[in-house]
Amino acid sequence: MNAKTLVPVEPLRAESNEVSEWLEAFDEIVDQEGSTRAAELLTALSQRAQEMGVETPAQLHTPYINTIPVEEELPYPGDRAMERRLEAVIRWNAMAMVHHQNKLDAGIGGHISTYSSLATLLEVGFNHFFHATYGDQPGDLIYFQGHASPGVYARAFLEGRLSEEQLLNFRHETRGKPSLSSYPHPWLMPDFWRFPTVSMGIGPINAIYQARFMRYLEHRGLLPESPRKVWAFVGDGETDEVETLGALTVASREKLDNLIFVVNCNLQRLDGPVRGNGKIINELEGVFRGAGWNVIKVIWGSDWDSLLAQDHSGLLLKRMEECVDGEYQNCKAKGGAYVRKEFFGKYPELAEMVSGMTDEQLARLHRGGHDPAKVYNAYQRAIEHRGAPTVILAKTVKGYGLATAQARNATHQEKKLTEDALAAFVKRFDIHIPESAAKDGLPFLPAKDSPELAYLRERRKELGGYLPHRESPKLDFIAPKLEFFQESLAGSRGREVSTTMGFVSMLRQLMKDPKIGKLVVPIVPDEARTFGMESIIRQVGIYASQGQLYTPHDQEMLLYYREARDGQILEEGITEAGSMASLTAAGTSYSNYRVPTVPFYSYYSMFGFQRVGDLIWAFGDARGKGFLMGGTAGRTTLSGEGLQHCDGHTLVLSSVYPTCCSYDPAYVYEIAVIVQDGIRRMYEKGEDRFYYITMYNDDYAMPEMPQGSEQGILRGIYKFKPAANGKAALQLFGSGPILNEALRAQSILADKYKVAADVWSVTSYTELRREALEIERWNRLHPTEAEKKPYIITALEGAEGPIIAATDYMKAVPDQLAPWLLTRLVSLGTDGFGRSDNREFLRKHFEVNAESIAAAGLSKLVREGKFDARKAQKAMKELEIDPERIDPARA
Ligand SMILES: Cc1ncc(C[n+]2csc(CCOP(=O)(O)OP(=O)(O)O)c2C)c(N)n1
Ligand SMILES: [Mg+2]
Repeated sequence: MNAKTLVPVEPLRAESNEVSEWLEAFDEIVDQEGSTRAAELLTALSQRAQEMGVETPAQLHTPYINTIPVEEELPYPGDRAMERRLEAVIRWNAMAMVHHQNKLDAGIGGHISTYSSLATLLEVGFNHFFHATYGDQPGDLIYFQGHASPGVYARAFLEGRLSEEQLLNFRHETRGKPSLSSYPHPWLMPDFWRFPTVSMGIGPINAIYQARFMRYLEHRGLLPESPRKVWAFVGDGETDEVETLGALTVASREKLDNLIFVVNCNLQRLDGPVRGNGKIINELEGVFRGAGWNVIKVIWGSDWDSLLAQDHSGLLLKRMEECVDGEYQNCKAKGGAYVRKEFFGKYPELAEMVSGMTDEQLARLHRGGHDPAKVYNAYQRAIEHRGAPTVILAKTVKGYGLATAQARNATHQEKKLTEDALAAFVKRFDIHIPESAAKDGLPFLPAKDSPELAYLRERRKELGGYLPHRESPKLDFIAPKLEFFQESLAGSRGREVSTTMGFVSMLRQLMKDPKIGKLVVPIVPDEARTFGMESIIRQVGIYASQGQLYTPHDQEMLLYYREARDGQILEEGITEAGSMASLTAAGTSYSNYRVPTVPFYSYYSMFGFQRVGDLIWAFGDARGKGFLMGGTAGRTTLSGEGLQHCDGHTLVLSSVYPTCCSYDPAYVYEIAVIVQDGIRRMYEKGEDRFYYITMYNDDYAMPEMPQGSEQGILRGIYKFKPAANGKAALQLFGSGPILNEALRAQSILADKYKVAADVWSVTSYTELRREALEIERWNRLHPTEAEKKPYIITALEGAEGPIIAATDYMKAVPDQLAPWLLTRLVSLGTDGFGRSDNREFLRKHFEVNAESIAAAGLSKLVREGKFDARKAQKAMKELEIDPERIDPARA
């Protein structure tokens, strides 16, 4: 019987002659006219039923058997015996490196069981599918399950790309010896790993947007079309992360047939079964099919074929359908006798079916993901499939072949094997390895001229070389000079504009640059209008893979909603995670495609670091470049929006990302200086860093750039306006629009209280702190040398008196400089939940308005004996400050 015609309709069949007649007729059509014709008939029937108002259940599931029927399988093209031997050695080495290290250094960690379930899925790919190059282009992009890294290292060891020393220093990265990182981290192994994946869910969503970005580059003519694929190996437990499944429809909507997910369905995660009481493969089939993906299930190995062929009654399929994953796990954990009794034994007919098989044979009955022939066929279908992405749901066994750990709940945590278990491993996989290496569980490298290694090399040569491999190409990139942004540097000549508007003009101008304009990738999550980017939409269009299939209602207008196949803007809709994944693809394109695109991701700052912080962490790890533009920034500048929207803390969050340079500019020329230098450092000099820049929607006149302020802007501080009346007794720091409050405070202090103050623009407390820490470390490590001074100290030389630092962010932001400014520093910031009101009242509430700054200055001078306390008290009243009101941090 054709496996495809087996459907679980036994009860119906028994009940009604009519049903069995229909089924027989259908079987005949499949047999005589083929499955395509049968499918057409079914579709026609279903359509007719719908037309007549007959409710039919949505069909998202197929029977619990392989999608590809045996008779449609292609023969395996490789040398199976050779590949089996190779895979066995790789399995051994993957296990040995973890085992060895944990014997040496108990608790250092690593994983054995995940790769053991994944080995065949990867090996078939390495031997037959994963291209390292396509002509002069880099090849397939592969997202590996992060904690299966030992297997990837073990293969690279056989390929001669990693040394034994490296294997033996797995997870010993700080000893000055060649070593290997725990998981895929391009930051730590920049020539090897391309994609950080080990934070569950990050790999899958990034893979989807990677495949989409590849199309974007092709459609825009920045990349030649190639059959290159994005492969993502995903854990079945990992699919519980919202990021894993949350963007599936992007892939189907965009018809990403360059994308293949392989879900390693070993039915287990860390603690236990993924769906003990159900079936993860069924669940995922429904989700992916419902989302429009091509689904290929690889459930059973070839040794099940003959059993299924004997299943005329459909009883075996019924047993397969009713058995839950917890029970399937038992079958692999408890051995052949158990399988006979509990799985087949449930129905005498099935027990009879396997009566000629030994317990050992029953124990060994393969799951599809461990059968190279089944896996090969699935992969082949996947790469040939057109018009939709493919998911392969491959059933495997966690801890496959580890006698005492296979399919056990605790197998994920298995780190080392006993001597007996090592011996059993060698026997189980028939590994030809010297006795001493086998006994000690040490890595084993076959002779260079062994047939196995020759085969491995030959296969990889055929596929264009080795991978994973990450490139750090020399970028032929000339950043525009600062003068290019002349318009932004010149000020607004009294016109009131926001820094956001200023940035949008810069972006528009940048995209007109004949050399790098086309490399700019603006990304927005349904917020372009908020930032006034309509003109950019008109200028370069929104990327739409199908073009614009309708006439937009506003086409008559100058700034209409323009979509185009070669559109430049990535308008992502309301998905900050998806936008971040696009930024990641664009910001690493210099390495993955040798196309150094420069992304500018503009978003509602509140929904950035706190919402997709882990994706940003991975972006840093991936050596991502580009600009995160935090729009509607500030706790008091975004009026009316309140607690959920008013961002007064992202600059604290962004400060923890090692490669993120955070800036909080007040004026458009500051943004111009930061962006120009950013492009130069990232793309011309090749530095692996990215930028977080706040943008505010407060309109005010933008001054012209003061002469010689560039260095200060970039390093984090410069004097913006010295005291007019004599030498300053007080220093006022301001950032973002709060700089204007500091300037107003300067006037209040001078006019009303005869206190002279200098005003400084602090563009980056984080950069100032980093530099100071670096200098301090150097001083600490060089006690015999003359002490160096951090920039914050030299910049403030001669500037006397207390410092009042006011920001639209939390006090923790200026407090970053406390170690160097000591008791001089008083931080005013917006700690506490936001409120809805206008700027004037919000700034009063959070005590960052000019009056609060002035009062704080006077109060601090009192403490230093430089101002009369009663006068300061009176000033508070005059400045409408209620000293007894509740602390806004707690309000
Ligand atoms: C976001 C996140 N949460 C938790 C972990 C810790 N963790 C590492 S592996 C793992 C289990 C993975 O199960 P599965 O995805 O099924 O992979 P398998 O090892 O079974 O192939 C967990 C919870 C992680 N790496 N990332
Ligand atoms: Mg799993």
